[in-house]
Amino acid sequence: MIRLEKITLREIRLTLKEPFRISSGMVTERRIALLELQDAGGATAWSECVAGEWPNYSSEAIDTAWVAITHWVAPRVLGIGFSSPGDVSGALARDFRGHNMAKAAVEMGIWALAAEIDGVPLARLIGGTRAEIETGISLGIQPTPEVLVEKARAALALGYRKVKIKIEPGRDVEYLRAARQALGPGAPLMADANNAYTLADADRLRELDDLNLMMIEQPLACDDLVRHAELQRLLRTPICLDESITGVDRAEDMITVGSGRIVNIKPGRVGGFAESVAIHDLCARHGIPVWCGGMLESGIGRAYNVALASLPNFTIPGDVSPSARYWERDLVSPEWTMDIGGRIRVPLERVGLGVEIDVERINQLTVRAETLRVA
Ligand code: OSB
Ligand code: MG
Repeated sequence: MIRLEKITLREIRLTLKEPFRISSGMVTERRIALLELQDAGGATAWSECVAGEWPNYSSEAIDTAWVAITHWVAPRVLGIGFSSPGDVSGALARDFRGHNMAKAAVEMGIWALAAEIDGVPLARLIGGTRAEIETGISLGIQPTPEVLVEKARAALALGYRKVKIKIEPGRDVEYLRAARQALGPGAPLMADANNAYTLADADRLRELDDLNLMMIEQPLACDDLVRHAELQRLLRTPICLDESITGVDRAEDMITVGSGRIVNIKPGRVGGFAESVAIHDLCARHGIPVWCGGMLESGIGRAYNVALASLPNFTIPGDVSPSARYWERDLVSPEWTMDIGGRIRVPLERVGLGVEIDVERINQLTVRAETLRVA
């Protein structure tokens, strides 16, 4: 039985090593919400809310998540006994629309708390089977194709198993063609448009078919499964959906209408681990491969992504890069590292998240905090 007694919510600031630009916006300094959950028995676990600074990726942002957690999510779990962490997502879904990233921060924290209490690694608790996961890199939009080629070449030399290239109209075919020519026919390349196109761009997107990309991620609007299906019929390259898949029902719709052939699972986007595992299982039954996306997480959020990516149908390298890709110094030790084969080890020899949290450092970086208790 788990019963939360207290949640401490904080905002920290963490500067990225380099600005990250996607079609809908740019970030240089992350504003990250961290949670520390405490069980009535005294066990604690840290979690991270992946909402960004602006509502450009989804309708959520750190400021809306803060309100959602303090006003609506925390009161639904504080002081309530849950016999299993799998029961939390249902309790958060009832008569409570949206705010998936706010819900996920709490739901996933409760999974980590359960792992602490049971004395097992988080990855094992959620059904992970891999001892290491394969890693890709997500490269933001670059000023020129030449700069992109150099970054992609360097990433492959470091061992990354997938290079994702952000695109937008005007910075697409030329950039990807340059990367394909420079890196060779076998380089594992893909594109991510973050909703920047419409069906009127279909001819442009069809030019990408010649470049043998692993997939093109979320070319059209986040809520538009119908036009993604039309586009998929025009393309040989598989479409992968990210923003569109906000829960297992949307994944089922995608499969039914043929809006894509691959799913990017970000646990924050879908409301947590229970929903992520449901999507994973549904996709496995339908022969749809999945991979774990990223939201420029600190080492705390990354621990959850590593655990999730250890499930068996995560057969494509995820956007789960090592700490040093993002930060001069991470919030956890050991930091997340990748070997020259592009693999990150799942910390199966340790209980819970599998990393030590640098609380002193977090205290220094904290710009606001709020403690939530049983009413
Ligand atoms: O679309 O996958 C995306 C980061 C912020 C918002 C959206 C996306 C991304 C990434 C970064 O691609 C992946 C990472 O964390 O390395
Ligand atoms: Mg994406």
